[in-house]
Amino acid sequence: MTMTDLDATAREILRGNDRGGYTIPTAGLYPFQWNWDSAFAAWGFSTFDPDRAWTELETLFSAQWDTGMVPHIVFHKEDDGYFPGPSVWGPGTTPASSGISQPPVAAILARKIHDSVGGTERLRALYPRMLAWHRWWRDWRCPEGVACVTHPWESGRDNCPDWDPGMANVDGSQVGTYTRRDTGHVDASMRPGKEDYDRYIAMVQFGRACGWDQKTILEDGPFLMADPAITFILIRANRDLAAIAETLGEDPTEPLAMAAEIEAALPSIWNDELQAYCARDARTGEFASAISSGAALGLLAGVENAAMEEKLAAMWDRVRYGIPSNDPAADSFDPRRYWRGPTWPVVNALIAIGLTSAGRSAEERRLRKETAELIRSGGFFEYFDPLDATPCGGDRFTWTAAIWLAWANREDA
Ligand code: 9WN
Repeated sequence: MTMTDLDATAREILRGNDRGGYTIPTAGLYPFQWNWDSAFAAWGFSTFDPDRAWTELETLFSAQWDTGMVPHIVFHKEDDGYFPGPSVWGPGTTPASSGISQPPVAAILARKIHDSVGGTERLRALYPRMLAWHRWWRDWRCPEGVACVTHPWESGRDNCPDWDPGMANVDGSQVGTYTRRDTGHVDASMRPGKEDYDRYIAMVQFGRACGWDQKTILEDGPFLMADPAITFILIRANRDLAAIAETLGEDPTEPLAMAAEIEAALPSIWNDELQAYCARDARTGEFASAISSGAALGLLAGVENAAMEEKLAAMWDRVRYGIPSNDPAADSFDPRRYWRGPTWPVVNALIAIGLTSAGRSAEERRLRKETAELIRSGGFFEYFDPLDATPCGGDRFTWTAAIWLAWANREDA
């Protein structure tokens, strides 16, 4: 296929996954609106339909809770093809939604979209909503400065070894019976295992039982881990929100202060043994045992550290295609099992934004070329084996198509 054909296919995928104001990540496996997927979808749409790009973000933020939280899944319509669906989460919101959030990339991408296609009034309407969401992160997810997640799904990097220390202390033995739907859509060997799922559901049951009361979840919930990826994303998102504020004639002081507070707390997730920023169990203090792609997002936040960069470069050189989600040198590395090794175009695109900001254009170009090669050879899949480029997970994936249009196939991205 030529590049032009691939561009057309990518646009078709976005249009095909459009369910009216929002896109689903892929038909079958993920039939609802997911939070960070939608922000990337908006970026993709902005390359050929700016109006539709803003609509995507507006629909996402229309599901924002009064607390400022923007849920990780919005269940606009019934669909029994996914588990756990709205009746399992049960927060009683309209529209129905899950009870946790996802990586706050919206401000980062809204700024990029505005810079390339304009839409100042649409951005102005979103600004207070994005600010409220960032405040929610500060108030309910940054108990000691850096950003924590209360469920691996909140990180967007579900079964990454980053979460192994916290997962080990979650009791999944009492969740009762349930039927997974994901393994009916894709090969079970590419998905999280049964023990992981039991624990995921136990965490959902805890949240539901306390009526999604954030104080209870933060203080007594079964899982609380500092996430380097969301920490870096939130620093960057706050700075981008401050830049947006300036564009709109608003006061940038608060988002800048939020970014500075998180940055000041970064030493708490520095793992001396790994010589990298790293996930850490906020209950026990235990660090994850391997460097992950979370650390590679440091550049997004302007965090450069020579020792860590050396480790990251070695991790990248151990594979052929893109940044792996887990270090191939680690025992936990599994090149096709979801977030335990595969490379994800969406994460590569975020890392590339960081590389560009740091002026590291040769590395950015290498990452872009490797990611484009995966898509060109394998199609618009959810993720890929970083050693041999085997496409994995769902096909005709919204954010992979969006990344192709907005970054991987662009010289000027
Ligand atoms: C749970 C939709 C989402 C992504 C996540 C990815 C996966 C869901 C799942 O799919 O998570 O939220 O059921 O596996 O890990 O990053 O947003 O594409």
